[in-house]
Amino acid sequence: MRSSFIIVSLLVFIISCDSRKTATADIQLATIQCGMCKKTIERGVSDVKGVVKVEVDVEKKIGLVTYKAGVVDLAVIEKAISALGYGANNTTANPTAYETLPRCCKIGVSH
Ligand SMILES: [Cu+2]
Repeated sequence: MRSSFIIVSLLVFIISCDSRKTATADIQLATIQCGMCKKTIERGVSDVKGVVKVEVDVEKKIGLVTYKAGVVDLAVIEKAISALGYGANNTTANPTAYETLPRCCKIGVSH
């Protein structure tokens, strides 16, 4: 009796830990141009449910995202970035969102 109780509580513990487990991923942000892009993406991605932390490196064109693996996955995060007007890994930017970006955030505009 007692041992089955221990096993069940152990299982519950393991499962609850698992859903809180965080994953970290580098996302290629090939189309970002400036500090404003960084702000837009960091703000937008941190609003995605399950995202713990997001840091964008403009120079390297990379976003380092920490997220709860049981709550959100990379595809959802890439879609959120696309909806902001930027490409993320192999997900291309939503063209409508891209059009609304400030001039300095568009590709090929010299600074
Ligand atoms: Cu920009």
